[in-house]
Amino acid sequence: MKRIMTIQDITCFGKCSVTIALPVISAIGVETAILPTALLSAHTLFPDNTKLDLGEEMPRIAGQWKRNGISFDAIYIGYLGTDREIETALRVIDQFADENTLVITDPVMGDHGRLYRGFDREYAGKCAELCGKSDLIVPNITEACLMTGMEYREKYDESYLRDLCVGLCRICAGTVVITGASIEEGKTGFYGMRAETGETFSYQTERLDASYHGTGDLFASTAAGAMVRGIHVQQALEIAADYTAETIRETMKGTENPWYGVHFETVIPYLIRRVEEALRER
Ligand code: PXL
Repeated sequence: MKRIMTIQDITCFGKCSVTIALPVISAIGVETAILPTALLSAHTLFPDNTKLDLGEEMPRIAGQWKRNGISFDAIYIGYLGTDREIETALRVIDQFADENTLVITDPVMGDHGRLYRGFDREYAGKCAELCGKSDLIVPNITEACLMTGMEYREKYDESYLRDLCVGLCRICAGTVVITGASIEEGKTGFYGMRAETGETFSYQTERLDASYHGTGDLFASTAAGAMVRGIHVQQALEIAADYTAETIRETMKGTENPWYGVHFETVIPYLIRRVEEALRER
């Protein structure tokens, strides 16, 4: 069985990070090991939260895995939180990644033009270092702007996304993908570029009139799992975009607080169907 190591926090309430990565990647048929960065009572969009930093424990956990000969097909990095945890993630990549290991980074630090609570601009520079060691990065527009120094815009056209991608390709030599990117009226999806060729690609689905927390984590977890199963990057990203859209559609039927996250659980059968179809087509 293929195995992913994911480096991100454990948030006890408010679906995000490992409470999304574990069930979603498992549903795709891939084992997930967690290297937790911190233990939080709730994510930082809640008015307050408790936090226990696990930064000291991380190298001890990774060291025990290394001593026991444990290896990984991919390393998927999400919300880290501090410079020290970025340093640890950089070392873990050096320890565990060889030319066959897929390194996927979601440089989680903000959205809607603003940094999440607890982050500063220096963190964005450090995150760029991590993206430099990755094969695939999946920032949203805010995170892409923070790392490239480009201006954040609510209204933009395709050339703005292309320029952002060019900037990101100076940071990451693999594939860069901007999430929540809209190039058609009433639609949203992703816009990407392969650094080696400068070739761009995109995918658009219906834009749903709702914003829930954790959808970036859902997109990244799905893409990571699907790619590790051997599904081509573009198709893996399309499955991730469609699954995320389906979970939003499902969640919109209810009236729950958007901080609580999306009802991804009841849409897991759809995800499994899409992954199986893609595997049959290969
Ligand atoms: O969904 C990203 C995320 C993950 N983990 C924590 C967060 C956030 C975004 O706010 O606060 C703790």
